[in-house]
Amino acid sequence: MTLVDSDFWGSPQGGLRESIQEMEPEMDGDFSISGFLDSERRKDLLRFTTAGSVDDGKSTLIGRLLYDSRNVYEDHIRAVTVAHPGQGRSSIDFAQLTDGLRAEREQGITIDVAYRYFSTERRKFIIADTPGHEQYTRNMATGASTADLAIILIDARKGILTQSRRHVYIASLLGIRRLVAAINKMDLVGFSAEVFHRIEREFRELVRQVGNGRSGETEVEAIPVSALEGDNVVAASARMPWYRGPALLRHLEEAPAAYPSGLS
Ligand SMILES: Nc1nc2c(ncn2[C@@H]2O[C@H](COP(=O)(O)OP(=O)(O)OP(=O)(O)O)[C@@H](O)[C@H]2O)c(=O)[nH]1
Ligand SMILES: [Mg+2]
Repeated sequence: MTLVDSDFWGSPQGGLRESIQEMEPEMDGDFSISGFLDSERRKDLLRFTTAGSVDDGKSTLIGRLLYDSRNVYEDHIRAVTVAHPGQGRSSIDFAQLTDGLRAEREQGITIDVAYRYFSTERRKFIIADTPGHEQYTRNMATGASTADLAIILIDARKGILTQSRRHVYIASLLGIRRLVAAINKMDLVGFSAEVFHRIEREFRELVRQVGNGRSGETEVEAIPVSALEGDNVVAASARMPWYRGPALLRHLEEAPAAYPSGLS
């Protein structure tokens, strides 16, 4: 008996794909499995992590990113939709799209690292959403240890906090050379350009200090966002016309990946 039954598997290049193509007439609508697998195989992979102080909006940002890029199942959306009977409306708790543990949902904080996979037309992504609470800093380091890029969330009302500094330092120690400063909750500071530019300056200075003055080695992109309301996450925000850079998803799609297509 051979380990590989060549009648079933055929050649490594063609056999499985031909078997799938034979099954395709039974598939629904226009969806083609072999076409889908081919296009997924050609995409490269970016692994990134979130970081930052507790409650800065990391899980909300990832929930919003998955939702606006249509990477969430409808039953999952239904499960995290909260009704507001007095106001006659409902809203989605975006952090709960990411926070999976019951203790996380009850306490409204992230404890464990949540890994999420998603893809767009251009690229595949693996996200590690990590906790901001000081007690779980070890989990942040675990999530960051496999990342090519880190999104450091900063609450625009609070600016850079001790835990934000600690996470920039850990990301640097782990060799992450691409950082995004996502200056979040811009809706709570009147979408102020001044607030954004001040925090961006402080962040760049922090990265320079952490890198012992060698800021050139670490690439920093600062993006003003409202994770809750979706500004500059997937779609560019009309409420911050003074910002001319990319929305977060476009930056993630264009940042150099560690694994070119075909190797991931
Ligand atoms: N107004 C406003 N509120 C936000 C925004 N982003 C997040 N929030 C709120 O901030 C709170 C904390 O959000 P989370 O996403 O849980 O924060 P986190 O950084 O994941 O918290 P930990 O994982 O526990 O560190 C929630 O009540 C969110 O609704 C934003 O852009 N605007
Ligand atoms: Mg969280």
